[in-house]
Amino acid sequence: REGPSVNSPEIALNFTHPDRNLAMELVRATEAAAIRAVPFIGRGDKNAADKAAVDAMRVFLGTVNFDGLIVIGEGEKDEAPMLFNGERVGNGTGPHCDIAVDPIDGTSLTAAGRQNALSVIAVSSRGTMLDASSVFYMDKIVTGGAGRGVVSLDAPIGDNIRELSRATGKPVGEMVIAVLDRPRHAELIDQIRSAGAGTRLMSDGDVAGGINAARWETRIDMCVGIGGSPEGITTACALKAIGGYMQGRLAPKDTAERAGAVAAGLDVDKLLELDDMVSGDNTFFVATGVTDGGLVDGVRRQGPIIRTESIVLRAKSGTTRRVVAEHLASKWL
Ligand code: VTB
Ligand code: MG
Ligand code: MG
Repeated sequence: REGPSVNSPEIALNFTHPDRNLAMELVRATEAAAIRAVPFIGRGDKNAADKAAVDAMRVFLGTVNFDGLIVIGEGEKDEAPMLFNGERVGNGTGPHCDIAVDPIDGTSLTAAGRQNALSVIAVSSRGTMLDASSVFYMDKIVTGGAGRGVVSLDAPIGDNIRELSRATGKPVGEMVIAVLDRPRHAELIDQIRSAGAGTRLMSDGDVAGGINAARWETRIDMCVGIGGSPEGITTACALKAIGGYMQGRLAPKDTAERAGAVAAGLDVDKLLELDDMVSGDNTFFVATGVTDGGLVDGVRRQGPIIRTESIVLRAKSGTTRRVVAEHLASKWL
């Protein structure tokens, strides 16, 4: 069922990989989740927002031609209503896949009415996605492709900034490093500024932060720090399609969590490369904006039309597509 690479001579005849349409089917599910979250934007109830998005995503996923096994259902991490780990989704025909869902990455952003909340789905071939669900946090470093062989999670942040600057030719003083704004990152933030770079502090949403670090058109050069491990795996799926680079390491909170992870078969001390987080290049990533953000616009309503903006990424072909959809509001209200 694997199609030829995009470089192969038989491409014109044979590029009929059935998975190709999957991304466009999946985007309907993130669009639906984003649209259903809208009444909860800025209303202070993050669980209600999440539930609306989860319910919509679940319904739409049920119609997709695939046999999806949820490896990452983010609900557990946030104690939110969930598409739970181990749940099967899709109509059961078509490719066997692993799937990571985050109906809203940024439920707090949504509830507060802040920017950068996304609805996200990542998919890969069955058995290729790391199940890191027993560890809540992951330490991460994300860059564009230029960071490969240049930055390391084991190096001091100042060295990483200087090395990336050397590799890209961009002066350190012009570099912008995205970090989740958390007390645990106080020292990291100081070190970034001491190195001469600037920070872009995020109140939530390090999936968007990581993708923006790897994209050519943004001001962000690197995304670092400790965020959710589910978000780490999801980000890895996206990076494969945009040629970005990332390393991660699970960051257990305490000895009990560490013991649980070891019992689950995880190597908690391992420096995880992209291929350790998701192997192969049959990955898909789709995201629809809930609120406006640097990656995509949020849901907008103009009279009879609900407008959504999404990105659709596919690693096998290395494509990023922006999908703007206009939905007749009367079908949704
Ligand atoms: C990040 C962020 C998410 O969780 O992964 C964060 O990207 C990590 O947890 O949007 P803390 O909030 O405890 O720092 C989220 O905020 C929520 O999933
Ligand atoms: Mg999340
Ligand atoms: Mg979420």
